Amino acid sequence: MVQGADAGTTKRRGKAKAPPANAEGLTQEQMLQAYRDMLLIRRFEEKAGQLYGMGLIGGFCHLYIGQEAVVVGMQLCLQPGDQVITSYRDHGHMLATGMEARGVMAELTGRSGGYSKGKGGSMHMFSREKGFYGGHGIVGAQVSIGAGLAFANMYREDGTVCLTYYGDGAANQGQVFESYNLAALFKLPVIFVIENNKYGMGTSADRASASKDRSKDGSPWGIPGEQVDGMDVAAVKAAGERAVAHCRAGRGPYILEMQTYRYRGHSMSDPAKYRTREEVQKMREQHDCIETARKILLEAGLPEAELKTVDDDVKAIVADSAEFAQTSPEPDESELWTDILLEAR
Ligand SMILES: Cc1ncc(C[n+]2csc(CCOP(=O)(O)OP(=O)(O)O)c2C)c(N)n1
Ligand SMILES: [Mg+2]
Repeated sequence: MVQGADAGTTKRRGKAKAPPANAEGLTQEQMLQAYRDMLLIRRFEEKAGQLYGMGLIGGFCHLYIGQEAVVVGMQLCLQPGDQVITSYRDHGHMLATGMEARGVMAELTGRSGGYSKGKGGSMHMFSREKGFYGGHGIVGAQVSIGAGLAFANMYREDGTVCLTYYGDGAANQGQVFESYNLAALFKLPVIFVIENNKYGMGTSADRASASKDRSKDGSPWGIPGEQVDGMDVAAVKAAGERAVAHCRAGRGPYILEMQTYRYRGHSMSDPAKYRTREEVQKMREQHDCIETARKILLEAGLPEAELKTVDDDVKAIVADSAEFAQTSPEPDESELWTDILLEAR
């Protein structure tokens, strides 16, 4: 949500102490903003899960719970005009770019107030205004589209970059490697952000890929990369800044392998037989990005009451979005015949 933030500023709230080492590169304002944005995604997703359980959301719905630090940390590195494109696990990305919770939730419930007038659903929302280019259900398909967006950026010479997100499973797809080749060849301003949450649908990355360090996947084409603690919003932002600077300087693509984790099932139905409860519990208890940010803020001297205000604000936004998503009317029948075909001449 915070775009073009100044990493160099040292202004802090109240009588805060210097931020601890693991908050390196983030001012207290930025950390608080990151906390708020991560919490908004978490609460939004929890509510979406509830509405799904009540039968108010149909079709596929992939929740982003656990991975919030990735998209929020990366968004802190962007400027207006930059683009974001991702897979079907996309609600967090939309909210991070500043899209309205109301419009996203109403799209999930298939209502006319949704971003695609209720006709797209969870995986198909876009906002050119916020630089969000979807929402793609075909695993890996968005990677070549992201390279294409970056090609347009290069062509326009406007200094913008495209963040292209995909999963550890998608990272094995052939078109991803074709995209690496062309991105390196044309020095495209694209950051390939691999969200390695350790699993495809139900197959562990270890069993699906011979590549154990995905940040090196671009090495045949000379694309630099880094492995990043994707559960730590400050680490994400620091790596994101390096990648963005590389791209804006015209030096071509960059790969960031975010080591992250999803707490919920792959989609809304998931037999959960491919990992233990203990594994999930351990990540939640020891590496949760929101809890970490909360601790950092409290240790830096932020009054608990201020965090409570943020929690309440977030809760209100999510409650309002759920209300809107249930009261917004269903699309009119005539909508069956609109937005389905673009006549090319
Ligand atoms: C081309 C294609 N093959 C298979 C599928 C079915 N599918 C949907 S999600 C998924 C797993 C992808 O895992 P990953 O890229 O790690 O992303 P994650 O779900 O973990 O975010 C698969 C195989 C699909 N949608 N598209
Ligand atoms: Mg995955």
